[in-house]
Amino acid sequence: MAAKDDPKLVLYSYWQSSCSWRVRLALNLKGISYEYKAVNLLKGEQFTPEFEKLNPLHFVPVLVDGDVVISDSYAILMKYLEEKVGPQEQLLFAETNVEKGFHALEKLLKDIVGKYATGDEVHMADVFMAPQIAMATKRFKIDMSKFPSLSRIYESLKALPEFLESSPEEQPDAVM
Ligand SMILES: N[C@@H](CCC(=O)N[C@@H](CS)C(=O)NCC(=O)O)C(=O)O
Repeated sequence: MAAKDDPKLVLYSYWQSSCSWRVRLALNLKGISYEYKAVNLLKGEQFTPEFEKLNPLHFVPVLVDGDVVISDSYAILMKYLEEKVGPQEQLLFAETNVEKGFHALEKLLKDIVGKYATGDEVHMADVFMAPQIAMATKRFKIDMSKFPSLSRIYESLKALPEFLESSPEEQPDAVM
């Protein structure tokens, strides 16, 4: 677990980058201190040889923890920082508490009119939500009748050929 005042984390960030901001926010919420290294995107500092070694894609944020370099905000947030802190500081529901997440989603979605998460058009929200619901229901055998809005949207998504074709079982490396 990270010591609250462990100074070894270094965050390469740009003050106006929202991708960097979400990592700064999570670090603060988790009580993890870090050294701030500014990368001025307007001056092209993401293209310096020094930064390119950290992230050949030239994006901030980059988090450096000793020998470990993580150059994507989602990887930093969802995987790295969640595993680094104790349960009190985690921002994701524990896997065993998936139903709590479903209850929260159900509340958000209860007034949605339409087939999908935001209406009658498939939205980015559906792209994120559908695989999570599919995998969680399968793994934890959740009784979906408790979540009528979520179920309705999930059924619409399941009916899409694109959903079917992208599902795990349809992939060339699937082990059945
Ligand atoms: N998938 C990356 C995307 C990062 C990203 O798009 N960063 C933007 C700032 S928010 C950036 O560094 N842009 C560099 C540029 O505009 O040259 C992440 O989530 O960390």
